[in-house]
Amino acid sequence: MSLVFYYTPMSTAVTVNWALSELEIPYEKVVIDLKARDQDKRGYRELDPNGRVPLVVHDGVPIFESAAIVIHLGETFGVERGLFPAPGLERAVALKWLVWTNVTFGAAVGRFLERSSAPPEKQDAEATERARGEVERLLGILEAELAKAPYLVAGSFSLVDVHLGAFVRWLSTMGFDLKRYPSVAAWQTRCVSRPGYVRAFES
Ligand SMILES: N[C@@H](CCC(=O)N[C@@H](CS)C(=O)NCC(=O)O)C(=O)O
Repeated sequence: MSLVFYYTPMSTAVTVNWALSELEIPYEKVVIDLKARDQDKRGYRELDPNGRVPLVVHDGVPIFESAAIVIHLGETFGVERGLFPAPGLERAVALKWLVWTNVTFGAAVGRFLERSSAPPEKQDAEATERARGEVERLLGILEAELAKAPYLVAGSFSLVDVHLGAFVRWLSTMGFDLKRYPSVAAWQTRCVSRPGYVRAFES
């Protein structure tokens, strides 16, 4: 088995970095310097025509999009390790939250970032507040879910918590106060206390 992971710290690739650490499978890590535009180099574009991270190449097959990568890793390596549900309704719940992370939550965070980091002449305070409100509404949905169970799928930790957890952690760098969402904050603390997280980012 060969697995190559193209990674940039402080990017969407952190979710895959964390997932691989939880799975404890062997892989080769290649750091992509986005500032130096490594993603535009021909060899990289041949693997990922989007020119983005994360990317994994598994047995020669390139897979881009963080949610697709986490789903693939979960299905292939996670079930036997108790980190991803087997096919069935729990798998459906996992897919629901993984897709929600990118399509609904991540997109809303992206819209907020675009608004809040616009140059002064393009700032629109009302639109920025609307975008912030949408992220807060979605955090409210997550809060309600995590008030019912400690983790997102069948009450036990899985790669779904890794993926959504990594996106939610990103918010604390944007001025969102997670203490307003106590169940989300407690879930984050549980997730980042895991050896898998520590191995991925703090060792
Ligand atoms: N939807 C993609 C988003 C990936 C993405 O936007 N990655 C950014 C880093 S956070 C990137 O590689 N940017 C490089 C560029 O735009 O040139 C995913 O979830 O994997």
